[in-house]
Amino acid sequence: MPKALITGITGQDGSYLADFLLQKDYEVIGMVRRSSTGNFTRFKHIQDRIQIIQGDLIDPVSLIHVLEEHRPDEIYNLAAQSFVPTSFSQPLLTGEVTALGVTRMLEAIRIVDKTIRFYQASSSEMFGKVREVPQSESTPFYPRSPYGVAKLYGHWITVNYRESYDMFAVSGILFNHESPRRGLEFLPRKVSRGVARIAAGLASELRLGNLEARRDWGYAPDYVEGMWMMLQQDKPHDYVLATGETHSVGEFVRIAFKHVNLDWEKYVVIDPRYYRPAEVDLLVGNPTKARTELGWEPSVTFAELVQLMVEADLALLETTEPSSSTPNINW
Ligand code: NAP
Ligand code: G4F
Repeated sequence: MPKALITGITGQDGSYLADFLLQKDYEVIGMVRRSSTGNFTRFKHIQDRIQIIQGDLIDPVSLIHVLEEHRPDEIYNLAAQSFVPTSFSQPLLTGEVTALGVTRMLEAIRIVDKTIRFYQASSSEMFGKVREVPQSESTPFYPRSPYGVAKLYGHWITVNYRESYDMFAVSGILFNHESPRRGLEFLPRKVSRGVARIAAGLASELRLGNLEARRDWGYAPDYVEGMWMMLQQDKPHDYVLATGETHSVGEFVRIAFKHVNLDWEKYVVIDPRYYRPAEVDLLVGNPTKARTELGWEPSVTFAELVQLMVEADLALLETTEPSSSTPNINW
């Protein structure tokens, strides 16, 4: 039975990857950082089938202990400070976790067992102010946020350890991928939840920032399968995972409101608080290498994605107390 270690298992992708690896008969170890509350809701349905251990990307000793004790065959490094606006307000923390955290894990692998296969969760945010349309593995990078800069460091240190130490280390350059398990602060979930709350009579407006930005949005479960595919290859290579389509934030909003028969213009309020110091205006990926070498294909269209997220939030509202909604944080 192969053994996989997932960092970031409490996050969106970590929970889907755990689902996927269990189906493939992996032994799954999930690394979580210590917190006073313990937020395990995303993998509650499989909690008896995975082993949860403590470790933090900020603490290199914790990583060495984890690897010595559990000796995984594969590591999926999904942990990060992953929210772009927070990277502007907490740039140093973002650098510590999202950039240097990658080196800490790579060093731990080099010290404990160089044959462990390593996946690094890189991001289309590295393309930033894009130099080419669509973006592929060979497109030059131009990050536009401390998050994008940190991910670029993580990408290049992964390439560097592969080339310097002959390690099986790959970087997956993933474009935006969403699901009902997405964090509430990210645009697609903020919209799907906001629309569901308005449709249920629990809210009267949705405050958003830049509706013109364009993203290449796919469905998260498809993307975790691509991560696994990358680690099953004979040789380590980096891959872009994307749908190849781009849509604006405004299109996302319109489809979401239309799904519940509401006119978005009556509810959406533009709030400059949600504009970013520097924006990524246009992302659209070229997934040809992943398609031809891995056989990877996205399975959910853009409209299907928007609709399934709204449906999931409508269903969630029916099973949760309105009073149990999260506090009003200005994300
Ligand atoms: P997410 O939901 O924000 O999850 C991030 C995970 O990292 C959480 O489990 C979090 O734990 C953990 N974490 C944060 N700081 C940590 C630390 N110091 N030590 C250990 N764990 C820590 O992110 P996601 O959407 O699943 O994305 C997974 C990865 O892919 C991230 O690296 C993200 O940057 C990258 N990525 C995502 C996308 C996308 O569209 N989703 C696209 C490209 C790349 P807590 O629960 O304790 O906070
Ligand atoms: O959903 P977002 O916050 O995602 P963003 O910044 O594209 O980053 C996500 O995808 C990256 C991959 O490209 C990941 F690496 C990263 O970890 C994260 O998962 O924002 C999408 C767009 C932005 O252009 C933003 O300006 O939506 C725009 N937007 C407009 N109003 C908003 C809002 N974003 C948020 N979060 N909240 C708003 O009210």
